[in-house]
Amino acid sequence: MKRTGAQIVWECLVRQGVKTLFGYPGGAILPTYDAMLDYPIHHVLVRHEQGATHMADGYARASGKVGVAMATSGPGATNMVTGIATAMMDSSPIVCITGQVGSRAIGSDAFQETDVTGVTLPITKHNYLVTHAEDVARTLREAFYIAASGRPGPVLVDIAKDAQQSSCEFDWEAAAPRLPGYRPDLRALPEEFARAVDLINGAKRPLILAGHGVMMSGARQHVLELAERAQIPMALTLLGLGGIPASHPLNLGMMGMHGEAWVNNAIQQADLLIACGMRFDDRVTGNVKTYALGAKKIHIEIDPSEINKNVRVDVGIVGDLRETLDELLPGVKSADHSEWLDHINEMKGDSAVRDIQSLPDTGHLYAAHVINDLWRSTEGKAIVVSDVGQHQMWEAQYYKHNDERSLITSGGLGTMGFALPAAVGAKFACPEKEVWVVAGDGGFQMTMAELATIVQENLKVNVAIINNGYLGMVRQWQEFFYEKRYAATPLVNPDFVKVAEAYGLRGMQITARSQVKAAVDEARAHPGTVILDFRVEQEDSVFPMVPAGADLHAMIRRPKPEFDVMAETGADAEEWDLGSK
Ligand SMILES: Cc1cc2nc3c(=O)[nH]c(=O)nc-3n(C[C@H](O)[C@H](O)[C@H](O)COP(=O)(O)OP(=O)(O)OC[C@H]3O[C@@H](n4cnc5c(N)ncnc54)[C@H](O)[C@@H]3O)c2cc1C
Ligand SMILES: Cc1ncc(C[n+]2csc(CCOP(=O)(O)OP(=O)(O)O)c2C)c(N)n1
Repeated sequence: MKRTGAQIVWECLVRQGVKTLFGYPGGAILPTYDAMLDYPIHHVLVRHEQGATHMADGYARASGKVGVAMATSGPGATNMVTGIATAMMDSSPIVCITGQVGSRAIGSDAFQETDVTGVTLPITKHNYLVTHAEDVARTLREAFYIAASGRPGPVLVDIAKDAQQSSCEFDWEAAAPRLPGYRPDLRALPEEFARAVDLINGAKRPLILAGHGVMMSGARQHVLELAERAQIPMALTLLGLGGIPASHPLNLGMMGMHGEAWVNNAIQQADLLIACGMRFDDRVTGNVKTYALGAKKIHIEIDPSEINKNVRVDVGIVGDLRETLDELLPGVKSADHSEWLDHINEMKGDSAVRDIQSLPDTGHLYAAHVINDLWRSTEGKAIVVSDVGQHQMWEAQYYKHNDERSLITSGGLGTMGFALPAAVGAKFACPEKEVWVVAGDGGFQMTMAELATIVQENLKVNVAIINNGYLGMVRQWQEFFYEKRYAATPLVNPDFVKVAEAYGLRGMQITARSQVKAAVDEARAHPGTVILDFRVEQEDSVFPMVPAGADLHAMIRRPKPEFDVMAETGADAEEWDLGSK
């Protein structure tokens, strides 16, 4: 059957199972928008194309399916850049479709022309420029396949206006992807499996490092089986939270720069690390020269370029985590590591004393209290989409995620402004779920225009603004490392209650700890979106903190009430005789 390139776009999207797409129109993509009206796909009109990409990303992370965003050429396409880079860094599968000027005008600096395939080359898993209607179907099928297979990531398809307007035969079957050079299904050699099994069975102080790949591969049960059978504790990355239930007794919590002290110390003291679908980001390792020196390391990872990239490992197994564990598990023996587990438990005791939740209500409102009450009110069952900064770390520490895909946040790029639009995408992916945004007063203002999208789409996505009157995370760095010289971090904010009301939404301001739970409950009961402005302690800091580039065990800890800030100097590591290794 004959179709225009524009119609073929929609024929393909419908066949790919796309129900919702996020976009913003303009001249070069108008033929495609015109054809849209004849197809059963819901288009969400965003307020900025960055919002469309974050929505597609949020949709992908909440559902595990490919999210789709659309924009026009030039400024529309360049507005997508931050969202595409965000998805790339966190391996999120999205397809971005952009209009391009007519194929004969390409290269002439035509109106709204930007070489968007050039611009996005380093931040996409792959991208295409399509100049003929005949290539639209094959390209889109390839784009979806590449985005979702192997290590997921963003793919951009730039379609010239005349390719949208001209007609050709549409044959879905004939357009099946044929990509002989693309190998998303690499497998490790049998010797590697045997070496890994030997290391696991011989370890005395083993630790699993569970990352985002656990969720992406659907390997939760496999990782749990490994942990339970061999009694191996698990540490999670930020993006791995929820992949393993927080309530599991072997789950120690988050590792890294703002990970728990006992987790980082356990990593430094382990004799075996089993890294599962995580990429040893610098926020996770600290100084790689002193990272887990006493540990053998196994890295199970779908992308071969990640193995030995940041941390040298003893066994690198390339492959899908679930399939790899399927092959490994039969060789893994039951084990008893109670001495090791008891030791970690002792380290936990010290942290409990320093936990802000243990302090009596002094009348001050701390962000940690807000997150803790949000967790209690929602019984840990909400999808929380956090922005970037201090609140993001407190969310990771105090909201206990038991469910997969229940924390959505920008980890690798650390994109302020991500949360509100990503939450819109998550709500479309999981309309039955309660969705909360946790954002700082800085990041919220970067994309708050998407409140209008929320209103237009009649969505309920509650927003908790952790309002400390600062670009808090940067202020914290200035406090610790720049002698409290607060350059460009104090914020003068609008009245967020009035902002909510201007959009026809409900707004609430909360200033005391005693008001938090009632406010959260009220927001949950309200039929529409509510914006809660939590006026928290202005100069609070996230603890522990591994200063950038410092040794993982050299954490700045929350001061005990009677002491000054103290840095852990690695005395624990010496006690465990790591100095000689
Ligand atoms: C302010 C701030 C502070 C931060 N502090 C911390 C911190 O304290 N601790 C922390 O952990 N993070 C922290 N982060 C996040 C950090 O920057 C990284 O984003 C995060 O550590 C990455 O986690 P990951 O490696 O699990 O996920 P990704 O970066 O998503 O990597 C996942 C890996 O899994 C692989 N994979 C994908 N699919 C499969 C599969 N099917 N099978 C096998 N492998 C697969 C991928 O190839 C990839 O290598 C912070 C971020 C910000 C913005
Ligand atoms: C787009 C973008 N610009 C700048 C930064 C650098 N940055 C990281 S955290 C942060 C402060 C965030 O402040 P706020 O949103 O108020 O959250 P808080 O840290 O106070 O919780 C900044 C500026 C960033 N991550 N993203």
